[in-house]
Amino acid sequence: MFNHWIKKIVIVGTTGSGKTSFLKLLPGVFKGSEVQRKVSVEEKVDDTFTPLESDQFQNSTTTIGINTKSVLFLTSRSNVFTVHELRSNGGLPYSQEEIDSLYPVVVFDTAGQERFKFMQEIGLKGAHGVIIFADGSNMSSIEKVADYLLMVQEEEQRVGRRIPTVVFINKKDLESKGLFIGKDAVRRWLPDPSIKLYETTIYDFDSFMLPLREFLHELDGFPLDINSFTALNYA
Ligand SMILES: Nc1nc2c(ncn2[C@@H]2O[C@H](COP(=O)(O)OP(=O)(O)OP(=O)(O)O)[C@@H](O)[C@H]2O)c(=O)[nH]1
Ligand SMILES: [Mg+2]
Repeated sequence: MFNHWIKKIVIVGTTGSGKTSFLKLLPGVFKGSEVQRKVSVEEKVDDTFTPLESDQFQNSTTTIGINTKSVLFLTSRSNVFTVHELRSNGGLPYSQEEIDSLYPVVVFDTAGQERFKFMQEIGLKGAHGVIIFADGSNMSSIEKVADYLLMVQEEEQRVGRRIPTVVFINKKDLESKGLFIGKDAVRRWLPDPSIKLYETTIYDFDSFMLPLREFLHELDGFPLDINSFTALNYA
């Protein structure tokens, strides 16, 4: 089932930037391919992430495929933005009178390791929007943002339309430890000064909500009107 009113959102970014951690925070059924992360001394620095505590690496997983989740973002009549599980058999989280507009999406979280670059390219195909994750505590992760922007540009040329793209500089919680490279510094590394940058952390889910709202609003065909959605959903 991939209805035309469901948008495909793709997350790319270096390994350890927090893509899967973010996907897991969203409500709904996590469909994925995670394995235990293994430390290898020979591994290139940019092929892994910098664990802050020794057990952080041991307990960490890495993606070896593409994880997905189907979610429904919505704004209420009182202009509150929330996220819910998207069920294929309908069933809205609020009554029709309470809902203003809807953003049904499938989020694709790709494997960030260098050796899986082909999977990011596959994942990006047909994307309606892209979120680039960077580990804000890791300069080599930030440097890669420009490469991902190029990958998106190639897909834009292939499909002949613009693909709204945002950058999440993740791990903002590390700012208090002096380890976080903020968005002003990151901007200097990017070829396009107009690209939208946001600072996020998985320890504060709200840090994702305003960025997501602004991002989803940019996608063609969004937001859906509640009446058209229910008509489609129950047709
Ligand atoms: N301090 C901090 N750690 C984070 C944050 N987000 C993720 N992490 C940690 O970073 C590690 C890697 O997170 P993942 O979500 O697996 O990273 P990923 O981008 O999916 O990595 P790949 O699947 O290998 O591409 C985990 O140990 C997380 O706990 C954050 O906002 N702050
Ligand atoms: Mg992952």
